[in-house]
Amino acid sequence: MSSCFSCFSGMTRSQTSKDLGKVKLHYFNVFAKGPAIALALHHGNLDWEGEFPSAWKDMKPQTPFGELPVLEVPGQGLIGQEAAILHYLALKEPLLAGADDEEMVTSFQILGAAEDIYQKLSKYQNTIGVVDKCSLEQLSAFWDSADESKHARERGLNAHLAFLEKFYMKAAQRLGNAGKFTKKGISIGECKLFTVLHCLVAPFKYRSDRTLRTEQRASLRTERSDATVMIKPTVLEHFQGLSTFYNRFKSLEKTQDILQNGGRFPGPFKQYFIA
Ligand SMILES: N[C@@H](CCC(=O)N[C@@H](CS)C(=O)NCC(=O)O)C(=O)O
Repeated sequence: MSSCFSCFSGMTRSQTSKDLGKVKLHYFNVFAKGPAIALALHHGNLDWEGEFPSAWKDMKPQTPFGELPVLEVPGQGLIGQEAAILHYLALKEPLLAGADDEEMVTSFQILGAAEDIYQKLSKYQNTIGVVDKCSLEQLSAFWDSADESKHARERGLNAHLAFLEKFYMKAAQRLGNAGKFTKKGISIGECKLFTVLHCLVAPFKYRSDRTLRTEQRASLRTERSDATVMIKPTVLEHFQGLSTFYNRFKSLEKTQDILQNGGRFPGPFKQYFIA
């Protein structure tokens, strides 16, 4: 990480991605808040590299918010916050912004909606670091509730997905059922939405079995350490539009490179959310 930790000078709207130089994305080797940015950098054909922190404790106080992801831009400094980094990239690289204002606001909105799901996953779902964060009732309510009239705070995953499905259907009226929210299909919102959907999907039925013994958990985690699979494979079965989007975006060569190799990171991201 460069020594320019606190400065953030001279950013102009007229600068394009081509003027950015080689940017560096700092993030942990887990499939959580870094992959959407890696996808945007890769799909946007930007000059970038990824780095896993080698001494996070030392690095933490030098980052803008004591957290990763952080994007290091030569001559500019460090940008923290996943959403800020993604919006910055869309500002610099038209490929990531959508073709017009309508596509741009669609992209920004699905980015926010995907983050809402991420926040709930963070609150309720086991991760490789923390398990049993809430009661089984709360966990089931998160996964199963489809009631769109509930307060946003209590809305379940299926209600979140239903709103996104409606967005997809609106885009499909313009673009056909092509698995895209925007003409190019690689906007920052689509990078973020794919990332969150990928955290949800897996060939293993999600389980909230609190009696699962530690060694069973450990072996399940090993089985699921492949970042191409996540928690609940059937989660999109009632959302044909989102399913089409997910499968199309996943099949892209650059997406596959991120999933399998980490793109320009030294290796792939490991599964973070677990059953
Ligand atoms: N609001 C931040 C949250 C970032 C965040 O939660 N980062 C976590 C990893 S996903 C982190 O840096 N954890 C290490 C720590 O807090 O020391 C964003 O959206 O980028």
